[in-house]
Amino acid sequence: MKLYLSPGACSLADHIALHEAGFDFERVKVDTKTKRTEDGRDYLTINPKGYVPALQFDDGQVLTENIAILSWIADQDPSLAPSGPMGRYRLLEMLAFISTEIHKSFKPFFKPDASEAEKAAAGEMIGKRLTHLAERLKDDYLFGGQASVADAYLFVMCLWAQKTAIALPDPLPAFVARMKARPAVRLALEHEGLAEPAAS
Ligand SMILES: N[C@@H](CCC(=O)N[C@@H](CS)C(=O)NCC(=O)O)C(=O)O
Repeated sequence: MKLYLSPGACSLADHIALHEAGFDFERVKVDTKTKRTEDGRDYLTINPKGYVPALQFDDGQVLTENIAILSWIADQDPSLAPSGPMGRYRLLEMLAFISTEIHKSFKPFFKPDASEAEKAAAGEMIGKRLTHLAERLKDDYLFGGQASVADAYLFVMCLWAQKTAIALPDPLPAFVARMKARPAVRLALEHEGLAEPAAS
């Protein structure tokens, strides 16, 4: 299995989730500007949509879209999803909220021609939506005491917020620290060259 990723991009959520589920997989970096993989292939032949993530199975099939990939991973390891008859739908509800309401709202921060006003409006909207999730974080993770694939996605959104100077409402800073301490997260950050140097 191969995960096509770009360091620090939303594909980091899938990268973390694959480690959480204990998969053995290959990582292939993609330059999303030139659409070339690090091994020199045309990425558009793998994912014609041109963006990461993409998960390629050993039979050659390719799965794209964070919601689909994270749901697939949670199906392989049900401990990464909330339980109960509504668990699957609660997970989809959460992944859809993070994808369509938070992730997509960051667009102005990645558009070189976005105005400061657009960025400020986006930052305000992202802040409100992160506050909604912060308010429901009564336990360590979104669905209680156990981390799910949705926490990996929220974690990446929190890193982006910190990078773009959007204030993280409490208790999200503690959530970020908790996630960073998870072995799967440390491994993924290390592989993407994003690990913080150890304090001496
Ligand atoms: N709808 C897609 C969006 C993925 C996406 O926004 N990927 C970004 C990185 S976070 C990307 O590769 N952008 C480069 C491009 O669109 O050319 C999903 O959720 O998987």
